[in-house]
Amino acid sequence: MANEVKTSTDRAVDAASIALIDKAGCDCVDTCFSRMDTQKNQCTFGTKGVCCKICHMGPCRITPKSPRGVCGADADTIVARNFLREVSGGTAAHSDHARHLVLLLRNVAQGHGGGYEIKDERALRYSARLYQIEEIGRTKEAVALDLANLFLGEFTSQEEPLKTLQLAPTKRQAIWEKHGVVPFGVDRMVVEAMHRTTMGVDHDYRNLLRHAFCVSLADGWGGARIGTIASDILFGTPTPIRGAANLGVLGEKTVNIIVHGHDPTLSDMLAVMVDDPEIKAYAKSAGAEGVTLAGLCCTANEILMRHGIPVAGNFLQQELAIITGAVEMMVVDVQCCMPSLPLVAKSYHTEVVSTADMAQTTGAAHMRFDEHDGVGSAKAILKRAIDNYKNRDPKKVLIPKHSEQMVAGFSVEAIKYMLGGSYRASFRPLNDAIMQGRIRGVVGIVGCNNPKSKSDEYTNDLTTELIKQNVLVLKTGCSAISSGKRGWLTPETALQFAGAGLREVCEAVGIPPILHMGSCVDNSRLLEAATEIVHEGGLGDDLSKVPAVGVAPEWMSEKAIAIGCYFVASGVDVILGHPFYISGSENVTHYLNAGTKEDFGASFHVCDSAADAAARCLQLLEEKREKLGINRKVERKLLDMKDRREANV
Ligand code: NFS
Repeated sequence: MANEVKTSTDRAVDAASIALIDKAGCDCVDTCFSRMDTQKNQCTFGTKGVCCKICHMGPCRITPKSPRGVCGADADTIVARNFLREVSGGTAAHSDHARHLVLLLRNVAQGHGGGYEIKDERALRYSARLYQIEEIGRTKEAVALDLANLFLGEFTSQEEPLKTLQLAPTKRQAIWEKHGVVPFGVDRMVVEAMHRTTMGVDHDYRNLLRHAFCVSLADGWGGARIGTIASDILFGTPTPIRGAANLGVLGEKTVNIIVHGHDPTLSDMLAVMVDDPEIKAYAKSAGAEGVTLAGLCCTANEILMRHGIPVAGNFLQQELAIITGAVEMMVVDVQCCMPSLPLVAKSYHTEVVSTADMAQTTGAAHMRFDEHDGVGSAKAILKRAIDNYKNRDPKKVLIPKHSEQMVAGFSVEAIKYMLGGSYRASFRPLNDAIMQGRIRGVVGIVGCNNPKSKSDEYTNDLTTELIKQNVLVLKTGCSAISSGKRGWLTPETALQFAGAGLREVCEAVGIPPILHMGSCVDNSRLLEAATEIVHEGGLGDDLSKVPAVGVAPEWMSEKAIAIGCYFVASGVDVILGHPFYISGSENVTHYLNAGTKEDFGASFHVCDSAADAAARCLQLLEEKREKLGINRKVERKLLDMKDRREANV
């Protein structure tokens, strides 16, 4: 609990984090871990979601003795409004990130890409076909311009449903239609959420929650999906690639630069320019052996998957990275960058540099990253970091020796290719393995760390149990980094712990049992994979029928709430390691944890331990298997068309 004083080994499971939490104590540096203690008992009204400060007659707090705010709003209204605002915050974050990439794609298409280019023309043409854009016989620039303009319309559309929704199975689209959650343009949906939740507008908790799911779909099947598509076109569709994870990737004798945040526009250019001969020579002239670029949080996943750039760590390691005393610069863009970073950096020589005009932090230097001159901006940032190398104080340096090798880069394209080869790329072998029961189902483990619990523990324990039980695990975000730091993202290691059926399939097709599929925006890849499974046939005609579950064990961000909602609205059950701020309303809690099952075929579940979550995952997967009729004892053989027809699913 928040008010217990914990030791470093209560805070994290990995040895690098433990060593640096101890060093923070010795160096008298505050971190999120120590601030968690000073926060003591956290606000119970906030925790229950019953604090309302939407108008200035308040703030009002709902209690049994004062069941309504000054305006008359009850707990249901207040909790639902607060929840909708959180979903909208998360959706706005993913979608604004995506908009930025779409604008870059348009610039590139128009010939002023500032050093950026269309790296994956195949992905461009494939995406154009998905949206019925003519591509045969046209230049890639012309196709990219049409696609970018279509994507911009996905943000601004006023009365047209999002075109990207059509990438979902048709049955699912009909469910959205039936329940009135088909989103128009992303921007309109978020603005409408703010309007609905302002004083005196929407007071019906069901209507508010309906809009929450609608907004979330504008994220998962809109902003986030578009973000992934645009990233793949501009920076390349990921394919399996080796990398390494944890703070031990930092160099003793190199200039260490950490790029932290989310937008691959910045990080991808830094990843390219760090190999530039001019930068290498500059580092040598500063007395360093070279430059080590490493990533944190989701931008780490972006450049790991496309360049094999090492990962310094996940969310709760951002302050710890600076506490190594060996980081010359931490470059931040948007999202998940703690405002404390410059305060921590004061005790060391690290420079914290913000790069986005919309995301500045007191105490950080600001170097605007100009995409029209991406190369020049990246070089200026790298040189400034190199200039800071001379200020490193060896007495303050502690680089933990811990880092592990990993393999990442499992885009849906890459998985299809691995399953079927280049001529028959398909999900067929996976569907067959699920139908035969060698794989019980698929679980996506996603999301953050949170100092409320021991960092990475729940995520890792759950992963262990699931692969042991023959469940294929898909990972994104900081949860994927947890597995990487543990050394479980190499096929060799994870296979040792996988159940016999899963191991057999993974060995036969050459995939590891835990697949790192990217950043949090790339949770759209999980939906894409589930859609591929539906289209491949044999496992039901809708996402809600596929034996698949999502889990956010250690989540902390509004983005995770939006993701959870679009999973549920897509028919995928979601298990949370700790609850939303909704317990103050029985009605809201009941709707999210049960009522949505009727509407969308999925709901939220709260499991406060990894063991509970594993049991719930297996229960949900088995229920789906039963409904599909694939739990009948079948002889283990390759299914032919006749078998599949007889499976009658
Ligand atoms: Ni996702 Fe990625 Fe990490 Fe959580 Fe933050 S980095 S966008 S929100 S903390 S997983």
